[in-house]
Amino acid sequence: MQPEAILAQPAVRLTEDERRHYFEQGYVGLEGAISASWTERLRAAMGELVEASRRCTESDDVYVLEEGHSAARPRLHRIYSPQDHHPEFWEFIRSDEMTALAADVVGPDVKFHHAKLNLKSGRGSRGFKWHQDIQAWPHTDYSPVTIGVYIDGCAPEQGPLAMVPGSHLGKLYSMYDESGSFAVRIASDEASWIEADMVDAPVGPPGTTVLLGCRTIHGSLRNDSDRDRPLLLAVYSSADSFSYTPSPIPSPRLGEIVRGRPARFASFDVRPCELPPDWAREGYGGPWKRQRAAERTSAGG
Ligand SMILES: O=C(O)CCC(=O)C(=O)O
Repeated sequence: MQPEAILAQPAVRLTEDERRHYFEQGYVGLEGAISASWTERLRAAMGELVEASRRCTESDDVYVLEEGHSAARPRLHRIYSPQDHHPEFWEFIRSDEMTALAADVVGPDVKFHHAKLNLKSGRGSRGFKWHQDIQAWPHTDYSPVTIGVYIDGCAPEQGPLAMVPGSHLGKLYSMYDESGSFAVRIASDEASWIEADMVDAPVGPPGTTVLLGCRTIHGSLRNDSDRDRPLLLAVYSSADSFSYTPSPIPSPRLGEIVRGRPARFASFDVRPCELPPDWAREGYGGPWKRQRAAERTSAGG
């Protein structure tokens, strides 16, 4: 669905100012938007998944381990597809609390694409270099939104999501490095125009939420605090927007309509999108692995 048609519908959860901010700047931060009853349920479910990670000795399809991870002291970068590993996450992702937020920026009919839980363990976690998301999972239009929920809240020193306001209106950058590997980052000479004072990184108490458009340049710094920074990231689109490449993060839930009705026509935005590798053949491996490999290549290693 295109922005004009979305904006013609009355807002469900967002104020008109919040909605305008999303469409003009490519994101909006909402302090404490998710209720305490949900953040408590998510924290308990996350605790069970973290507990199960104690038996992992290396990263796999579910857990991306942080350096120093052990059975005694779990340290995680990410849990892939938490909705497929704990029912509470799917319950939440399809709840009115989340889908009403999505509906305000993608339209009344909402489709699920994928989700991940970035725990970003305290001390030593890597950050994310500047990138745009849509090149990893192109759709027939640019309606997809990632809704990020800080389950425990987030302080500035914890490496919050950081956005470049208005960058969704600019070009899509290549996510490939010079060796032809999909590096999930904008080459540093191409990103050199981004200054620290242009960037916005909303933070706040548990339940603080960021709605991030799929073209918006974003990244994040290391978590320099002692505390983990769990951020649940769930991706939705308009029901009439279709992904046309395999998902880097597959799930049996991909394509489920979580609000409203399925589409009878597809929506198209003709602005071109770079294609990712064939994830079904190549596998994804996660942004850290890909960004680190690109660093080694550009250092000649
Ligand atoms: O978790 C973070 O700090 C950043 C996540 C991100 O940029 C992504 O998953 O695309």
